[in-house]
Amino acid sequence: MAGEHARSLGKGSTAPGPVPQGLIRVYSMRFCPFAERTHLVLKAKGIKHEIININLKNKPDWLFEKNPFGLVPILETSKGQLIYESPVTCEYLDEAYPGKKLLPADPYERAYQKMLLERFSKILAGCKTVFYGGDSVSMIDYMIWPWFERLEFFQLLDCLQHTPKLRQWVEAMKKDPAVKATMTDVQMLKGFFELYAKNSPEACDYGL
Ligand SMILES: N[C@@H](CCC(=O)N[C@@H](CS)C(=O)NCC(=O)O)C(=O)O
Repeated sequence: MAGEHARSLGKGSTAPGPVPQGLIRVYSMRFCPFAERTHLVLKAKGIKHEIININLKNKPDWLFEKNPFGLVPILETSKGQLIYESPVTCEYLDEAYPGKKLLPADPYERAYQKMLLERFSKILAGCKTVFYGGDSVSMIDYMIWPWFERLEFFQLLDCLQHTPKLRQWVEAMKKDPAVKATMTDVQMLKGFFELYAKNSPEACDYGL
């Protein structure tokens, strides 16, 4: 039932039991860019976790008890705490777990990354460093990466032709271990989207 490649839980399924001590659970969907943000942070910080995939075309009723919006990603702790909205899940993981901090310690720098995220679609040109938060990868890079990973699928790779800085960023991101660990093959994305567009309940399990 749990695991990155497990089939999704849908209507009529039983809600998973309590989260075992020492683990955090993420309710996810294999092709969701918002959930990918959470997975990037889990990988980047090396956090032990379990994954429950959700069938978003045939949602279990209990999903709304975990998140009133009925969306993924959602985190659940062994204390039964629930955290949803992808930027909130990522910030929680960064603060609650030791290891590399992805958000800057300086309050202004933190605020700046959050403002960048708000402006996400308009920030492409304004970066003076390799990564958006400086010379090494940080939270803002992980927050925007899932959409760049999908450029090829949307046949938008040409956008990078005239933006050398952005191209440099994409190349640098592709070398990051968390990014490598969460990349989805373009053919898989195509297969998923074809079924998703037809409202198929098999979409979320494409390729399993
Ligand atoms: N603002 C939310 C958006 C999450 C979201 O839209 N997730 C999609 C999957 S990619 C979802 O759960 N869709 C189900 C639905 O729209 O009913 C976040 O950042 O977590």
